[in-house]
Amino acid sequence: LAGGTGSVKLIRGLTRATREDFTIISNVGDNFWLHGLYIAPDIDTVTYALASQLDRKRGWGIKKDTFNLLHQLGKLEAETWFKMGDRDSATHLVRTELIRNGKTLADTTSELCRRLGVSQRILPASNDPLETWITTPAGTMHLQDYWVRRGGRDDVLAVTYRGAESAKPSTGVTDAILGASAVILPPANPVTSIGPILAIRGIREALRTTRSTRLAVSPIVGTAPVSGPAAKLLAGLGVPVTPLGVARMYAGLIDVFVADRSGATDEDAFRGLGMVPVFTDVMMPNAAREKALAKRILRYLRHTT
Ligand code: FO1
Repeated sequence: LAGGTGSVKLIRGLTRATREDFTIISNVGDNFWLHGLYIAPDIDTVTYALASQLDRKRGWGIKKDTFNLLHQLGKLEAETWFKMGDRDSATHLVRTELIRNGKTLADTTSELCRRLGVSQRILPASNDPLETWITTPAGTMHLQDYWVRRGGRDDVLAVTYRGAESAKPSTGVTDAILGASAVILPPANPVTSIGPILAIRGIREALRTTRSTRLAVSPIVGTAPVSGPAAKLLAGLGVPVTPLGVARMYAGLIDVFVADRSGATDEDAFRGLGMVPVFTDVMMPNAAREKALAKRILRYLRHTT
């Protein structure tokens, strides 16, 4: 199950560490419409990473992209807070056209993957509308408004996954979870990346009932997220910004929790949640560490499944 920036590191590591087949079930909660285009940041981040096109420094968008379109939008007094690159915008244009022609998000995703030479299977969690909205003292807004337009400066009062009650898993998602030997939750934001996926009833139930080993990697090291808006969102929901705080959110859904060595003192608390803790280096600052963590996880899974 995958979000964006934090997830792609482990996904990239796994593609280098194993030839085993895997399916990536992508968050859709941060998808939105802008300038008449349908933008799916997490799907694109994973796709670009697997196509070796991702701007690794930013963690999103295409490397060496230019921003002429954005500059001209500014001249035309259109919104420029969302930094769409020129090449990245080609993806949004093609996706939007396919969707306007009646294709589902899953169809457009597999089509874009094919055209970019990505052979791994990326499934959007749902083809139905599902958006993450954040309630703050300044109002209730889409996640992109909260995080990108307003820079995450507002306190978080509540998070809702609009449309989640009626959103259906896209074709193949629940079968992938039920049929897998393992399900991996990478070090992704539990509120905005994994939360929307698990808010879809069919997916949550599949994860609850699957016989596969369910393993999560902590997105928090010590008391800080490795990247992105997790800290304010967790704090706003009253969840401690610690590996254990994240583990509690996954209680009943996860068998194995991989956390940084610095959390080894909490071993009993993880066991109390019904999870086997595995302590290792979870930071992935480079390709070697991405592969090393992937190998560590695969080694664990091979011993236990
Ligand atoms: N994140 C930002 O913080 N600022 C941006 O201008 C921005 C542009 C952007 C363009 C394309 C894309 O696929 C992703 C982009 N992101 C940007 C990242 C993304 O919106 C966020 O990481 C998540 O959606 C929040 O979890």
